[in-house]
Amino acid sequence: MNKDFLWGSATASYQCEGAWNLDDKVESMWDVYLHENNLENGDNASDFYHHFEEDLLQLKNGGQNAFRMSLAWPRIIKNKEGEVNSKGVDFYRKILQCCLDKDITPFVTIYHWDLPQYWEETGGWLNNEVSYAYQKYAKICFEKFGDLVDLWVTFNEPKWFVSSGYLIGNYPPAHKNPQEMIIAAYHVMLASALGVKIFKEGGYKGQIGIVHSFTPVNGVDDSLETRIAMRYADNYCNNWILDTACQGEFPIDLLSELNKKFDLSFINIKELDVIKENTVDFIGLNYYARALIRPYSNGETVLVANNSGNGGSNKVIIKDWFEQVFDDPDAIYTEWGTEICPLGLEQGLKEVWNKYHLPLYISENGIGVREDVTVDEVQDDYRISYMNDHIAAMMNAMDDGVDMRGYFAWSTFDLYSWKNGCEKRYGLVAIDFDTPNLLRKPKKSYYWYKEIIESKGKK
Ligand code: BGP
Repeated sequence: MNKDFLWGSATASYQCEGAWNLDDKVESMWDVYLHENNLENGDNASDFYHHFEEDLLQLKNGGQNAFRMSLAWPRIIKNKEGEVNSKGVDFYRKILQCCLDKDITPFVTIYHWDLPQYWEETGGWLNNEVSYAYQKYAKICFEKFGDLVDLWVTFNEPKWFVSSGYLIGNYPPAHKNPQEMIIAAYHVMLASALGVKIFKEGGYKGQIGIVHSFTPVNGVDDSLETRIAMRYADNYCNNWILDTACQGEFPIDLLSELNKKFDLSFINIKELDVIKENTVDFIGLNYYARALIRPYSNGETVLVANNSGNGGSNKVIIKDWFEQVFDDPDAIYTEWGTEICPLGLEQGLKEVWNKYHLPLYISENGIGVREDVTVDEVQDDYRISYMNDHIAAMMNAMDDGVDMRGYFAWSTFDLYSWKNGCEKRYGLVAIDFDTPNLLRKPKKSYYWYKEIIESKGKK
């Protein structure tokens, strides 16, 4: 294993920062949506805003050499006119400098779902203008932080926030409209390419990639019908992001299927050229589970995400396309209903590598659990076992020639889980949200991860 391999852990701005209205930060669509619907929110979250030095020191002491974080657009740009918030810029510069002082490589996501509310009010990702506003925002990020960052990510998980926001309706803006999902998907992939374009044109140092919610697709059997259903599922789960970001093209068969049912007149040929010409340098894969697929049999289109706020797993039925099945008797599930399947990761990594031949990172991987954090040390042997099996799967893929560059546990410490609140804990470090100063205590897995890193992934 290369000595530069990144062993780190991950966070996202809304989920950890807190300080939702401090220092001239404006509202994001999540602030407004959660407040208006009286749902548990990330107003304070892990208060990383005031704890980042302590948190990064702990990360370093845990043997990690990389930190995945995101920048909050509404903390950096105050309004549609593009006015920069110098306090927001200072905050992120301090974090990034703190990383570099400790020899921690920052892995920086430009957009992890917290769209400024002022853009949401213009139609959000349904509005073509927002793709170009994203490009201007990305340029500010490169200008203000480019000296401190080598690894940039345009978007976190387009598939997840677009399908949840416009089709399933459990994320803001909480619409349930397939036509809108398709428009939003197009605008997000366009924005990603526009971000890559301005990055390359500006000659900034480093590389730029995309992070994808990776769902390798397996079939219930080897019949032709199942293989056709798997292709539909792969297009829905993976290809519209990875083919587009890595090869510059939406899958042709997906477009021709969509064209039968939807209005695609919003697609602009010149913008397709931008997508074609501005592909990414690397891929980040967030891996939680695979999808087991059978051909569509009956029923209406049903999509339920595991972020519905009440546990449960993804359930996906797309009429005339495919069904995702959950009755695999051999499968093991987390208490939140997510299948645990390290083999899916190993096979999936090989497939992605063989298809795109780009450097790969596991940009998120972890298990969400309810835990009692009032004890001295959370004995999270289930997390150790989960990470152990997934890291072993990654090592197997590397042994087979896959160009892996890093692994990020989700998450660095306990944080706010979208709509599930703070009780769904993923952290290597526990946070007792009931203590006034949000007391941090490393879990057993934190020390175990340190040993794994020291032994370069093999225990
Ligand atoms: C990914 C997101 C993260 C994180 C993680 C766990 O989809 O990029 O932001 O939330 O999933 O998901 P959840 O918190 O819904 O359990």
